[in-house]
Amino acid sequence: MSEVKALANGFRYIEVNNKAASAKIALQGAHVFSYKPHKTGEVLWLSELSDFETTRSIRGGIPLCWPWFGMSENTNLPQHGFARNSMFELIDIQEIDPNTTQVVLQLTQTPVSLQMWEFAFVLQMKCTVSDTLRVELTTINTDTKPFKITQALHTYFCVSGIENIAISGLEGKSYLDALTSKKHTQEGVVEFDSEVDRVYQKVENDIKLKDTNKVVSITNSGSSSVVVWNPWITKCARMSAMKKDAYKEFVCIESANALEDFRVLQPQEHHTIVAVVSDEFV
Ligand code: TA6
Repeated sequence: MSEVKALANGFRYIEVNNKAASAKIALQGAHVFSYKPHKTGEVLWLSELSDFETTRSIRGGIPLCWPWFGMSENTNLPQHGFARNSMFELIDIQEIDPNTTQVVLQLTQTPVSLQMWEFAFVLQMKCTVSDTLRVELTTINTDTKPFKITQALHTYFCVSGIENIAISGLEGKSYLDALTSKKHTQEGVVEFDSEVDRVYQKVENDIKLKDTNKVVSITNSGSSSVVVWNPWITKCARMSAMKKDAYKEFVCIESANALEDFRVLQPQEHHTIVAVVSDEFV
């Protein structure tokens, strides 16, 4: 069973419940903010301080960064684009089988979006909740001129402790360190003992997040950039909607079209990025 619910402040979300998992997806930003397979429990991190206020992005879950990832060339525009703060339309909820529910949400241009980004578009988020979570984000250029996008599924994964985890699948990949603007090559797995903000490139393989008793796997398609982020102590203290030691509880592993992995869509062309997340106890 799935239903549209509203918080006391009117903030609307879809609660999905089937035999394999449950999930919560906000209409604002088509933002998945909980995914709980019945076998393993919550996979996504959600800040205790998320206030679920209209026009403010939820801190945690899977924010959609679109139509640009990071800062726009026009620095007056919001970091990571406007999709995450925009109200999507619910197109469809389908119980495909007892273990699988599919939710489709859509955003098109508005007078406000046209002021920030002068293009007509359809942005569709299809989320399939089962014993895996599949998030599919399709951009269609419905304008008469080409446009360029960068984007990310900015997934926050909950972890038992940031110092307990290791990310594999990025060994030997080159990355841009956003903290120093320098390029490096990853040696070994990624572990954390300070702030990390990196854009890995030419990543075609699966990523694994190993925690003390669990491994989460991420399979991406339509993108070859992977962003890994943890703010650590100082930045965490400055972040909105994060308590000061929240950095210990999550890591972001983001499925992205970033830097030279941008896409240009001609009129009527479309592009889809997909992330499939699964987990198991080890
Ligand atoms: O993807 C990493 C990043 O761009 C970081 O630099 C960090 O600031 C983070 O995203 C969160 O951004 P936000 O706009 O949600 O505060």
